[in-house]
Amino acid sequence: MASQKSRAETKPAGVRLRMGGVNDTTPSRRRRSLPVRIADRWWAALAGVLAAAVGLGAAELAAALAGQAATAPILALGSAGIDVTPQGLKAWAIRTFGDNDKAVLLASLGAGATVVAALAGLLARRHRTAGVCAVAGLGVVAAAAAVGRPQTDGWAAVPSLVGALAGAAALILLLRAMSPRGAGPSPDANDAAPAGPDRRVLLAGAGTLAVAASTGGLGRVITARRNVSAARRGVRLPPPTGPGPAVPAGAQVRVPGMPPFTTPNGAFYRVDTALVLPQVDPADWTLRIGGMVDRPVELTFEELLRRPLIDREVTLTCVSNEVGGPYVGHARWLGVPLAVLLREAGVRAGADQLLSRSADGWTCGTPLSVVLDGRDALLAVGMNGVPLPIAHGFPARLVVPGLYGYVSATKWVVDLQVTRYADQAAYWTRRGWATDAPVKTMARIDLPRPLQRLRAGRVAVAGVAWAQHRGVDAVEVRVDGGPWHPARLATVPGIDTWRQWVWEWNATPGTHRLEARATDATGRTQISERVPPFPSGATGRPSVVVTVT
Ligand SMILES: Nc1nc2c(c(=O)[nH]1)N[C@H]1C(S)=C(S)[C@@H](COP(=O)(O)O)O[C@H]1N2
Ligand SMILES: [Mo]
Repeated sequence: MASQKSRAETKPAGVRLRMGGVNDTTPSRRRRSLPVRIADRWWAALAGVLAAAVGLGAAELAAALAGQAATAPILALGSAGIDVTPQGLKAWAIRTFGDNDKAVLLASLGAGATVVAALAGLLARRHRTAGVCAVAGLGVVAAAAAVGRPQTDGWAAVPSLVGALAGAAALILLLRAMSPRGAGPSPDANDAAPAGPDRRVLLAGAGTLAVAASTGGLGRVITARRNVSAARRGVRLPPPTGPGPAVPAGAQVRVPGMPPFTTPNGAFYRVDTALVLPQVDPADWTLRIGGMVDRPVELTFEELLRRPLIDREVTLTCVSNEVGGPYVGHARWLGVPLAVLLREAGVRAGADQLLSRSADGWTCGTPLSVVLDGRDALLAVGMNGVPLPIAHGFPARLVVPGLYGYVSATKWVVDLQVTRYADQAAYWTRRGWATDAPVKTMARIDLPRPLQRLRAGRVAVAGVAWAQHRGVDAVEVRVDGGPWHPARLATVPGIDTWRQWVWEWNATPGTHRLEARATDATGRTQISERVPPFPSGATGRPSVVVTVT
């Protein structure tokens, strides 16, 4: 009460005609004060949230003007969160939320920030400075998160700091606008004036909201205009001078419901740490090749397209893919052999790692021996006949057959360092994942689907199997732990792709478990022991339970 009263009394005269004044302390005023104070609390919390919204809007605009959308507070916090999230939690998030994991992360962050902002508003009722500092603190934390990200400098803090100042200023103004309310409505019980917020508070709130929405919206518009979709549409890919084998007609198992051999770009799985897709304009793009080389190379996109290009069929797999999981896809990639570029640069003796870096600072370590062993390791610009989609690395990415994506498939690649594993570690290897990660031999059952109900009789059991750069030589299927039956293998363009398979089952009534296993061309059958993806890829046999009637 005391603070409310003194605030009311320090207001300049004439601002409000119905200030509480000394009457505040009368018993009738005190009885009436309860609902008013509760309303006050809500308003104070709302002021905190509105102030934080102003801060976010200002930061969004600042980040957009700087052309650094990813340094805006929520994204900076989210990205830093991804960087520091313990491995187990990350795996759980991917398992639980799948492709929505990033949306869930951002929504939780937004909810958390809203709660903190509301608390800051409440705090400001009693301790104005502390509340204002708390709102500004949100921005400072975001600034620290932005600076802590790989490949950033001190400037990354600026948008969040701008947001901190704007948020603090907004809270001060809002509190000022609200202070007359501290006195509550007229002490005159017969006064018919509405007990709700007065106009001044409403106006201040609405004004603040408008400022937050317009700055944030403007930021979004500016960021959207930096989108490189138009630049991508303008790219004309030359035809390959060295086309690889085409996908043979027999590569597709003709059973309804089978996934296509070539995954359409729009359906291709996406895995990366980027909360906002890096927008890399091919006009600005250069690739630097340096480190332990005799002649560092710098390449523009135009120069890259003028080089002899090859295209190849390569299946990509994510190490996070669980047995039976969806993080695998197949495409035809167009690009320049990495070995050609590296030989031009002249790899020095003693180097064993190709450390690639993306425009957003993600890094990836690939064994040099693998890149140079004659396989079709590519600096790719095309995917299934079109420029790389932005989500898949436009304008250029790496594709190395036989290795999981996290050690081979850098999207938005801008830098290649020839180095040593002993000297530099890549993003995921620093987080405990294996240094060297060849794709493990794996079969997947696509049909029938888990828990599907089937009619007794002939049932096509079908799926894909992969053992990139070794090739799949056999797939076998068994029912209820019985004998293994060889599946029919479809044809393939080469050893770097997955392979479809089908086995005709004479299904009998009952509940049955179907299992599959693949054997690669080195004669090794896939590992039966079930292990999770961390740290070098899942093993175990896929299985599906179905009911036959
Ligand atoms: N810049 C960047 N490139 C990246 C990643 C990433 O997080 N950032 N993730 C890698 C991982 S783990 C995989 S599995 C593949 C996935 O490629 P895709 O999204 O095109 O399917 O990209 C790789 N390239
Ligand atoms: Mo991955």
